[in-house]
Amino acid sequence: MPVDLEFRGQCALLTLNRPDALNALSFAVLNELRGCFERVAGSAARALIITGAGEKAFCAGADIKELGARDLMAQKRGAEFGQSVFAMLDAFPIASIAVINGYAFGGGIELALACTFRLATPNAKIGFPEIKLGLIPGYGGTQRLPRMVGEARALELVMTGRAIDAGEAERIGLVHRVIEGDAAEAGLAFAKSFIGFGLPALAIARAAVQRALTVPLHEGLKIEADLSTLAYQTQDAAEGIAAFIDKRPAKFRDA
Ligand code: CO8
Repeated sequence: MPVDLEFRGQCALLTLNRPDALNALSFAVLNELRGCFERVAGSAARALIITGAGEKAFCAGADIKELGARDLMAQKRGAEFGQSVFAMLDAFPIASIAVINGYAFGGGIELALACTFRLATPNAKIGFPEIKLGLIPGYGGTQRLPRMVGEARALELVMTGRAIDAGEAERIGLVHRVIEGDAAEAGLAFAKSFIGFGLPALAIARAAVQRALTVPLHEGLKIEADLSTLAYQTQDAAEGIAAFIDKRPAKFRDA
């Protein structure tokens, strides 16, 4: 299968599995991804980890061999399809973690940008080479990248096609941290830093932060007041506060 999905403990682990094509995103792979995301959303998993099979690549982008000789409407439908699959991650009830274990180019880094968190192995190479093909990113890159690293850096990466290494990606805020060792294990270890918290509070926190860059500050502060009041009304909040006062670990029940 070009995409493997397994469940390990409380996490779902998805592996792009076309190492001979550096895990490139054919339209068949995008379809598989959509099905896997639906399965994960309907499961009890508390985090989704995405990585690439093999030693070389997380994902080398859209399958270039499928991109030639298509009419403009087919091209537009293709971009919208890829965008819609990656947008499923935004609407996901749980957080997603991309572990970038090698090349992450074009659609590959766009998939990672749609995840909640990005980790990178020291051999990661990240870039938007579309300009070298006479193209621009089409799976969300021009919109998500500047929100993460700012307009100046996004323009440089998209307009020069320059690839950056893991260290630079961490410095500019494109990845959260550089990790050592096995990619899947590192993703699972990172997931442990949050999966014990209540899912309602995690989802509300993510929604509040995601709204920050879409509205003016005074609107954002209203959203925060509403969402923090919503979190306050959960049973998990009552438990968390009681546990602090009783000097015991909280037992969150996702309620
Ligand atoms: N698509 C298809 N096949 C690929 C891709 C790809 N993106 N990348 C690599 N492969 C294949 C190669 O063709 C090769 O196959 P074969 O052995 O059959 O010739 C195999 O993977 C190994 O690749 P290389 O021999 O090239 O490996 P190297 O280590 O020499 O180089 C690179 C690795 C630098 C990653 C190189 O493969 C490369 O530059 N790949 C292309 C990267 C790229 O340009 N990505 C962007 C694609 S465009 C995109 O993602 C736009 C998204 C939105 C489009 C919207 C459309 C609807």
